Amino acid sequence: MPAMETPEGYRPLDEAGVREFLAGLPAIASRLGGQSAGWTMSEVGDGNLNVVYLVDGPDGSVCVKQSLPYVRVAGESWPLPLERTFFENAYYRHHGAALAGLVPEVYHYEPALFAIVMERLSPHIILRRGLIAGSIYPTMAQTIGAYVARASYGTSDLALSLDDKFAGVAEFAANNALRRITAELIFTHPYRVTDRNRWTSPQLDDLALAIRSDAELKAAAAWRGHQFLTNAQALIHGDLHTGSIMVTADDTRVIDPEFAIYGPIGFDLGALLANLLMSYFSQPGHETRAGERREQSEWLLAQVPVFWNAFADTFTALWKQGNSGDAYPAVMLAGDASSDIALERLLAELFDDMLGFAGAKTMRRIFGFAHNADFELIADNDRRAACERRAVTLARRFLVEPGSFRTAADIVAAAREAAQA
Ligand code: SR1
Ligand code: MG
Repeated sequence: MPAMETPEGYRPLDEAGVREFLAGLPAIASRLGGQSAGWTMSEVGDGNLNVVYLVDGPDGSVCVKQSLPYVRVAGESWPLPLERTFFENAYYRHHGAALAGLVPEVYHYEPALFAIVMERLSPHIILRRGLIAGSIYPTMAQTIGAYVARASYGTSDLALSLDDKFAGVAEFAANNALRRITAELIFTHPYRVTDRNRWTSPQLDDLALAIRSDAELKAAAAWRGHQFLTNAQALIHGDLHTGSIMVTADDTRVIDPEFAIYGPIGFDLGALLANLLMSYFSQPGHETRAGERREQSEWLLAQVPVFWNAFADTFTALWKQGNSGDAYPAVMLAGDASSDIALERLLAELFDDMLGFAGAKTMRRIFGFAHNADFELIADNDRRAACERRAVTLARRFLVEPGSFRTAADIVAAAREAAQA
């Protein structure tokens, strides 16, 4: 196969390349300390797309993330433009101080290499790994709910003039390679035959076939896909699953915003909801004795209202400070009940969107290309399929009848019911 074409100046960094690159950045070299030859490094990328190095020197550490010209887990058979780290850096820059302490600090972006040098989060681990291991994280759901509210409100028409908001839309409009991955892998592929799909077979063959001939489900998924493409509500993370969150017992950080676009706020909400619930449904598959994960499972369900309420309360508090943008302007809504009515309607719409997107995001992890370690690490196919089947039952309800859920408590009740099957 001929070598892939890349822009002049780009080279994929191996360990020696990372060392040379960082040694040429005085502020980074000084942060690490000592001689570059003594820095230790390891490649730790466990996402689907990029390479990630952790670099330690005598005085400090950094993390280096670089785009490859292809999908890392698929290789050169799936080419992908390099610009994703550009958009990741742009997301951090765009939100700026609003997300300080909730994301890694970015130290340097190197445009020619499509590489970001940022804070090494330590002793943080990937949330999904912690959940699979059976851990709980007391402040995580509250933090992420408030994060989504702050990030989305602050980049929406509620806070920004339409001029500023559409300047942001224009900047992120070019992130089409990743937008396409989402449009296809989440909203299209699970519902049609493609050789990128896979599922636990033969156990779920019946379901894989059923969802391709379920007219109500396909119409709902296609509608959510259209919403994803057309509803530029705010600058969203675009891939806010439990693999994009790093945690300690009391700190929570959001990473990997390379899928950032102006999109529906409910897409980020739905990502976390779906992944909390997939973790919940996967727990029996990780038990080495019956009931071992009961406490953690209850905690996971309890995070659903914590997460939604943190989002809704923070969003409400921001709204009540007075909308200064071109949508729902405070100057128009002040003095009567219109502000409260409008806010209640908007939150209800976002709740509905959260459910629909959560449904779509669950289906893709069970029938599409990219699966979740929550289920994948259940070695026994029969046990895994039983867990996945329960998740699919709830996901279908989210997609087809989101209106039957009014509150976060309704979600919890439906998850319990699906888990009994
Ligand atoms: C080919 S990329 C597959 C998935 O990995 C990322 O984490 C996103 O979720 C994307 O859809
Ligand atoms: Mg990622």
